[in-house]
Amino acid sequence: MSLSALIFDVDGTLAETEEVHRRAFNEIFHEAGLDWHWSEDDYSRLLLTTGGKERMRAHRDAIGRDEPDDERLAALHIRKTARYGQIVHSGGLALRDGMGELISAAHRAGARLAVATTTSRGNVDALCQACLGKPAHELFEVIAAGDEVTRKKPAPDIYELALQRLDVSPERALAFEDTRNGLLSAKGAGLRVIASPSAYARNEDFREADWLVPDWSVKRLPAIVRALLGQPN
Ligand code: XBP
Repeated sequence: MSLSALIFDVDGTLAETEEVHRRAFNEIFHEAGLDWHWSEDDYSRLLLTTGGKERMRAHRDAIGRDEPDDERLAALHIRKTARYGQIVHSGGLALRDGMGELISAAHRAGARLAVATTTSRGNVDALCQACLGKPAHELFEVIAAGDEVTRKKPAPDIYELALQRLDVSPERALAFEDTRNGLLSAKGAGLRVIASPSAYARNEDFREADWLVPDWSVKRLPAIVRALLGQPN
């Protein structure tokens, strides 16, 4: 069946954001007088828990503490989101290879574009404004983000929400993902998935992906996407 919509994950898919998230987390931990600091190794384990608040809770529980309580973690996460936005606005991110060209080609071809992400809507806007020069709603017809669902990836809920808002069946859409959790979420919603592992996900298992590519260059995309983009094979 031919495609009508492309659904994009954000963190690690549009851009390599996780080092900026890690920096924002560490800066607000320091600012709040908390003796937490996440190294790259810590973060690669912690990333298996999707969502910033959930990740902080997982860390607190793993080190066997009761504090900060969930309410304080939620307040810290608001500050972390603000710090992340500042870093992104100051030019701390670039799109992954091929992504800018892919989004432009999809717009030229009149394809329907959506986002299904664990991160918050504000972070999607910050990234789109900084890396694509436009607010997210001018680039993506549908945006499903963050706490709009209670069960985050790898649960299928966020992709199901995006499909529902697009009003398309999973057979007519394709997901772009960079992690195993994202891949399982999209597959759980019945989508075909093209995966390109991001830096932190290089050693993850992508065996369920329909296509695996090293970057998002249009020339590497499968024929079904190229057909939607009006690009000859
Ligand atoms: C990415 C994430 C995000 C970011 C932090 O998941 O888990 O949580 O690391 O974002 P995916 P917030 O790319 O699979 O959607 O702090 O805004 O939650």
